[in-house]
Amino acid sequence: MFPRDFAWGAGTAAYQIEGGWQADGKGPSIWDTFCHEKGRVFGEQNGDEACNSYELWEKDLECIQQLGLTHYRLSLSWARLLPDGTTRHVNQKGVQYYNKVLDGLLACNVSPMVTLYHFDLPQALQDQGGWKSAGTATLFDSYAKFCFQTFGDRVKLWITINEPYVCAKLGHEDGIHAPGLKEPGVAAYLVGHNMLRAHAMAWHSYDCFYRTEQKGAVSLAINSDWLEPLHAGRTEDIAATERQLAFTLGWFAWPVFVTGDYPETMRSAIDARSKKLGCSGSSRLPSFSKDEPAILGTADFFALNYYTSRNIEAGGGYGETLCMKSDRDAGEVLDPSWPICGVSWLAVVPRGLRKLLMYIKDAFNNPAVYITENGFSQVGQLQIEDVQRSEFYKDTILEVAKAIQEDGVNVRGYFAWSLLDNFEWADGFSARFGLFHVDFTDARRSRTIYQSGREYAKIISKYKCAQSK
Ligand code: GBH
Repeated sequence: MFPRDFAWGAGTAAYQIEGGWQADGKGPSIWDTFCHEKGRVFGEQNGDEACNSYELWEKDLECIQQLGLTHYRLSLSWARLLPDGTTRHVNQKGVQYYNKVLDGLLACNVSPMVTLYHFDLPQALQDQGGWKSAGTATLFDSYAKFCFQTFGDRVKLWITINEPYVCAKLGHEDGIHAPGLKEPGVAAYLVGHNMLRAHAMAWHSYDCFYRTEQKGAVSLAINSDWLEPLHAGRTEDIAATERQLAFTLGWFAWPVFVTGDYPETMRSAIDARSKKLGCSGSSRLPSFSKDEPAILGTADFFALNYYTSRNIEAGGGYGETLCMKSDRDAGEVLDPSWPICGVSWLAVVPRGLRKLLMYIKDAFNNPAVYITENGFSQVGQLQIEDVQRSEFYKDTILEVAKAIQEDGVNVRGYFAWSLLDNFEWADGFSARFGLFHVDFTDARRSRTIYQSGREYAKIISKYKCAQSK
């Protein structure tokens, strides 16, 4: 059974749904720039209009109510609020927009969970070095304080940064996300470092200046696959699995929840290879300064984005090239028995979520956990009667129930990804994660519930009913 105050939610992100990329004084973000360059995104698509939630937010509210959600996770567009990224200039139209949405949610008795940063850095800050620059963390802290001050009377659940791993690796190592940099083995560690500093500063600001009055909770959303050794009994694969975990989940969770610093496995591997490759100066993995706010303890709950599971084998054949994959020296394999029905990277493994939750309970001292994202997509021929996705939600939520009841994991909420079909980053509109179908050929961007949406609504009403007894 689910606790009485369990959060039943769904999520979206500003760039993926809002559109209005130049409306009412919004500044450009790195995703505007990235999408407008040739060859970056599937079909040269972009989020210029997306679901047009900038104008159609009331339609989103209807969807939220149709599902019976208790919570809705949205992100704020930094450049809509602060067009040049700094508090020197506030775009009041942007403030008004989010005020309308937040007030609308509360009027429907839906609690907002607000993400401050979901991949869309103001372009003005990218022009000054972006997340590679230490100063971006300080500017993020000012933006965070501005948001706490402006919206914190109504927002009790905050996520500072969504998936720093994805921003660092896909944006600065692989170059398949904005800002599209390919500086393997170097930039990602620097970016991850500044994102951790930014998160910690914002958490401390909330703690010092807003917590007493606003009584909310702040965390960062960490994405992690569930990992298992390819050969269960093979020592090398077990070690590779631990390394892979240290370089993904551990990279961000260890500093915040365990030691205030990177996992030892990660530190020693990168230091050693930095020496070997003759990298100039110190290690490619930066060190935290004692003169800055501590990283340890800067999360009031654990926010987990879980999508899939992987088998890990030693080696992986990345050799001695300068990149993250050879630093971690582990290969990822998809178990052929796990079905893939949507995007290529997403094998459907609901029971992996239960195992990961158990791992989090043990490794991070039984924190309160919100599953801030979970879902799977359709590609190709779309079906409104999306039977597989309905089954997926049923199976997954059952695994969450078992994690709570049988394993004693302190899960406080579940947010399906996503409320709407939306702009799926490098995949454009080709991958559909919505509980509602969105017709992108229709100027009204009409929203139609999928069978999976109806299923989720049914699950929510069943458990809500049981919870109230
Ligand atoms: C989430 O990330 C994002 O937070 C959300 O905005 C997005 O809509 C959702 O995923 C669905 O994709 O292309 O082979 O390099 C999930 C974690 C990790 C999933 C990186 C995709 C890229 C695999 N992501 N992964 S690949």
